[in-house]
Amino acid sequence: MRVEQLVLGLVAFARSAIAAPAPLDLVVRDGVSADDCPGYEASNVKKTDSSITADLTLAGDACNVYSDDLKDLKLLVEYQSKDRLHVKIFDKDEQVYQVQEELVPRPKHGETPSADAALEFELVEKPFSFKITRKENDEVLFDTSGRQLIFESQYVGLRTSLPDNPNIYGLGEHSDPFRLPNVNYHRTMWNSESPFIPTNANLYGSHPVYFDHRGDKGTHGVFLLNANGMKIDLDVTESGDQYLQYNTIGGIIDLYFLAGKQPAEVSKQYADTVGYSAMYPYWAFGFHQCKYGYWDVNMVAEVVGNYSTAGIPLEVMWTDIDYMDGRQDFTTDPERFPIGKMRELVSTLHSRGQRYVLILDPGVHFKEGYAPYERGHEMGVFYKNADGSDHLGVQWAGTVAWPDWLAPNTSKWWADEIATTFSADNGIDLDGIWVDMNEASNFCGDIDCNPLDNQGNPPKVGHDPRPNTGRPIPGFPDDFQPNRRSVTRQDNGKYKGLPGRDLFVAKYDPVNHRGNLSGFTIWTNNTNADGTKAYDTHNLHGHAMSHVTYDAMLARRPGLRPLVLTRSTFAGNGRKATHWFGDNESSWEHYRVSIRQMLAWVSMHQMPMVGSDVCGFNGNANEQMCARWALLGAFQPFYRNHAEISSVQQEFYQWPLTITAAKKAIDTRYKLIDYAYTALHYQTTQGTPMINPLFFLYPEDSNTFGIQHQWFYGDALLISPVTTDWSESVTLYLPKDTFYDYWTGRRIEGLGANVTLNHVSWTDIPVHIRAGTIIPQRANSANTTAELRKENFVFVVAPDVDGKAKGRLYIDEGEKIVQEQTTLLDITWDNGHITVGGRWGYPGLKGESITIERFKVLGQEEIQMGSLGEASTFDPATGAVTVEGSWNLDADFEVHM
Ligand code: MIG
Repeated sequence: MRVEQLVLGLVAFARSAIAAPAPLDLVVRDGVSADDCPGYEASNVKKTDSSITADLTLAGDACNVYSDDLKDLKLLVEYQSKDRLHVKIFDKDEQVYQVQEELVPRPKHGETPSADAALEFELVEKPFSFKITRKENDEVLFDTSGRQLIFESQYVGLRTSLPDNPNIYGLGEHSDPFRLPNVNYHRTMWNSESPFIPTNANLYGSHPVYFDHRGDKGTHGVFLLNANGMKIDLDVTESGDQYLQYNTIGGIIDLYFLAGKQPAEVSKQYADTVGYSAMYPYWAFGFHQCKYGYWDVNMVAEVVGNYSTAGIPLEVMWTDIDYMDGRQDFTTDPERFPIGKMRELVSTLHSRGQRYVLILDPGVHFKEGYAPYERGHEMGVFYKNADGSDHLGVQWAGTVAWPDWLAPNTSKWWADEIATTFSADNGIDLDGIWVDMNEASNFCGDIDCNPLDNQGNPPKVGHDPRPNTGRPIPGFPDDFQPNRRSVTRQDNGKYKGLPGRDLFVAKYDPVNHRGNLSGFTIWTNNTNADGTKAYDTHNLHGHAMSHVTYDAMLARRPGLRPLVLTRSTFAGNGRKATHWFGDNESSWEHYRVSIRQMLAWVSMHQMPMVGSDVCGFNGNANEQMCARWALLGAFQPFYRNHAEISSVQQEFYQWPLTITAAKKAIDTRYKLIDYAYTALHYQTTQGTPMINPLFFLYPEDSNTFGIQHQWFYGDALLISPVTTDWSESVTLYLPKDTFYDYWTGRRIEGLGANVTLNHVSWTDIPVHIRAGTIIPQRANSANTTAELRKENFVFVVAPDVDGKAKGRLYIDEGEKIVQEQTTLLDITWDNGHITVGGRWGYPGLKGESITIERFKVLGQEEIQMGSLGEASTFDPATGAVTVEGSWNLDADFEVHM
């Protein structure tokens, strides 16, 4: 089958999966149901000041509903900090797989006396259950007494009751509503290639963390550190009781309860648990352009040139798999992307202050004479079959071997290949790396597929963007039959995974929209170098690859913050990588989906530098939608226009409306980069999100809980795009608070009600400033972020009803990991007085500005004109007072209006 046909088939398959009924999880083995399971009994309970341990014993005959009940378990409860409670239930022999510390380092047990903790753990010994309560208001956050714990060799089930109509968020990656449905709703976690990002389906990443928001009773988070395939159910029982139920096909129960009680405090506590996001270079906030199907280096250069000609700033140019020779990693096509021309392209980009990023795939062409494969083979980096041969699959290059990212030599091999291919001296001097297909996606769709039958999808030579059917690959036997059904290596031991399991099929079906567990991915019977099994570690594949790539980039560009964009992720991925939301569609619906995905990822999954393919990936974009999307994307952290090979060209210069919208969008975004960069700095150091869902700032206003098409960019700018298809009006919610129209400066009182704006042109996006904030901006935008740094600052002050406002500004050099000279300012406004103070240190490099040239104070209609100083002017049309001057950002100062 040709790869395009295959992919189209997959799309049809993915779409049909949307409507598939939820499986019955009750009746399975010969009439046995989960209700017949005996549960456990706790004994030998021991308590210290900050911990509880107990033994759990199966409390009756095994039900073996989906596999074999484990008889002896252990319970460990740790009051790790005032706000974090850890509950772990694991097998007594400690064979069951636990996520490797090197992949997800565990937070420290701070041994907080339980009396000082915000949460309380209560144990019921028989039948075993537990309850977590917020002490301050006796709110029960988690209670497992509604259903017996089931802990089997290939199934672990745990249910908690929830209040009626709960506000549950997170549990990515999905394209479903931001506030999750809570009846008959299922979240599968099994990382998969997911064309068109179907709803109700497992997508590319797994983040088993949810936020539960209960208005004035507080917000808390629950993180299950389990990487196994799973399905999480949100549903009600027959008698109407609301619950959330975890169903995993392995691993242990490893729960972290995060007390909040403000939503952003949960974000911080989650960062404390899985790690803080990497900080990104200043330039990463620039505008990025990519497309699959830029079929030669001239075309890439042309796109860059077209942006200049159109007067639309382009910061980062990307090239997809087109650049490779026959789609092989670490090669360049000698005719279409000859290395000499590539080097010219990159040095030209760099001389213009622009950047370049390239893609890599995990599948390594299994081909004699292909040096990266041969070196990897030599170094033992690939998955092996039981007979010692390479375990094969199919990806773009054709038949491929799969790197085992946990093997001892893999990091070195990968870093060396990157260092050589992307050498500044004689290779492609790139600035960032994009790792794709790392779920991993395997074109060999099921375990009966012979990877040698499928020769991948190398492009035709010349100016024809259509892929051909591939070239033959000499040197391998036709009758190659990999070892299918057995475990590839038996390697028991602590946390390696229970022996004797069926590593292809779990009787509990987590409902993977790509079929069975090994469907379109690396077979789950593979044994990792450390003895763990792909059955258990599948969801960590992209996570591991992206982290190895981060380390490789750091080695390649010592001291500089890597930009690694990965498709597949797991909880904690943000420490070293970031994510785009994969293969969406050029549709209004996916324009909207991009908002809700961003909301969850930034504020809840601690992956701030995210965004969707702007103007959509699959299908054809059109002028109006792409204009709207150019504006929408400008207020999301990662801003990249990207499209599929067969889509129409959708660069912003393609259509008049899109040109106008993009110019406005980029102009505004760039003026605000320091503001966004400051917000990212805070997220990466303190965990407070740089994108705020409305309920984060108005946690007691229940109207905000379900809002998924508006957001705060930083904590001051409320973005309310038109979200209805082909519409020029938007109904937006304004909380009960004072706002200012960002574009006109005019004050609007929010009434805690919807407001409809009509005649929002295709090149407009409503933005409001929340009162009480100060926004540092640059006076002018620029063609590149390097140029932008030469512009002076303007501080926009948006006073609240009491005449007060505050803001902050972080400045550093922009690219180094270790910053020796940084400035971190608190800016306050109090009825006519501005105070700027904090930590001073960043001197401004040659040519850069650290000067404020203007303060603009909104909402000053009541001002006594006579009281204004000489440098101040009042604009009756907007109600703003402007104070001009020149203040250097190198020491504390005050300004009086
Ligand atoms: O199967 O490299 O999500 O962004 O353009 C498609 C080609 C493989 C999928 C990525 C997409 C990228 C494309 N890749």
